Amino acid sequence: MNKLKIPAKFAVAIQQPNNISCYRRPQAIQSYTSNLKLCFMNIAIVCYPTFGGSGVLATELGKALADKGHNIHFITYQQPVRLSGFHTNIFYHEVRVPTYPLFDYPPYETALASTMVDVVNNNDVDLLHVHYAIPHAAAAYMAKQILAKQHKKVPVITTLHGTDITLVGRDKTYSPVVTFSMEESDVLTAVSDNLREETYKNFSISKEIEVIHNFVDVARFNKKPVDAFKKLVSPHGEKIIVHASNFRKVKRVDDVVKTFLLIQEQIPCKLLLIGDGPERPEIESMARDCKSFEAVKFLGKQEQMEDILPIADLFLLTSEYESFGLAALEAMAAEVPVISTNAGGLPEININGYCGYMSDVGDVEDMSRNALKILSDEKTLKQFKANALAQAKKFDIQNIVPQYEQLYKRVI
Ligand code: GMT
Repeated sequence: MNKLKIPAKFAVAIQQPNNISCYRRPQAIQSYTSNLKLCFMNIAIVCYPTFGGSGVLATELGKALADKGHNIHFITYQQPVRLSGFHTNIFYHEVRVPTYPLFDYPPYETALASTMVDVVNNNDVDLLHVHYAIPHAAAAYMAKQILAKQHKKVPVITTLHGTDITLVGRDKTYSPVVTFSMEESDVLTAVSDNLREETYKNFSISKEIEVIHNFVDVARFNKKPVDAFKKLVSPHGEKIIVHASNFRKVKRVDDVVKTFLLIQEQIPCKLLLIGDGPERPEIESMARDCKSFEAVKFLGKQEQMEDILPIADLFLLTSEYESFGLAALEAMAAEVPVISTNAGGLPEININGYCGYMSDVGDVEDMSRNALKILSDEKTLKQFKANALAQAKKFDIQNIVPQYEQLYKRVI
């Protein structure tokens, strides 16, 4: 952001219709500020580029901010999966980690911190927003210290996403560094109230954690289903059930299959499993061993979730923990009701008996009973679909992204 200060008497903060704070400049001082893009910031976003929810969220945030005119600098080791196409004000800076025979473990964090310093220095970056604490918050702290020695003050915002706190971060191998770097961030945000509470429970930090919920671009996901695709998946009008995840243990994908098999005993249906990860071979062999294997399709990693979700009648998320459950929110935006567990932050997005149902972790009988309540009656299904969309709209990109913008302006 342009660092030139406007005297307070000239600058009047107003709310624009899209809720972005901006400056209205009286005619008399137009020349004083001419050519200054006061509202536009240069923002560096550090994230994982892979299919995980934190990377998806960070990329969608960057794209939304770029659409609003900000310059976005992504710093990752690979092009983020949701970053395709050309955007005039999005820049991608790859972190290169040179190998050396001495390194059994190439020092990614050092390379990342050095890249941050380089990107800040060469692009007049106003702030660093790092997603997922490990190792991004620690690398950002290092970059900030280096820049401070060069008399550059760059605020760091760390957004906690989930397993960086609940699983990996609290492991004592990482915990001291995670605690320190959270405390040292200028602002700490969490994607749900539950994650905020979990962070305070698991780490002894005094820093205030602000909650900015995850978001979805409803307009993008709310598409008409492609009939030909739907016919291909369910030629006889079987109900289509979808699960999407990174197939890690925490997702309990075996419960997805078990729930599906119970539903299938009552009504004809198909299961689409999207994503890939360590548990996939196990789940594939589990599905192969049951007589319904034909009804289960493994689609692998998919970028165009907005083309697949609209054909679904139900989304299953059986996780042991979800700080938020972005995959479920994207399903709701595509008008798909959600059957989930009641773990973590899921009750913040799924509403029992309205846009889906929630059950205790592992209770596949209850999950299948709830699924049947929705699927076996067309009128109920239609109502739940409409409610799912209404619920998703509460987390629409247009409501949440301005919260990040306000935060950025505050810290700068
Ligand atoms: O577990 C994942 O799906 C990946 C993980 C990540 O950090 O990439 O997701 C976490 O962050 C998402 C975006 O904020 C949340 O929607 C997920 O609930 C959260 N996963 C867990 O808490 C297990």
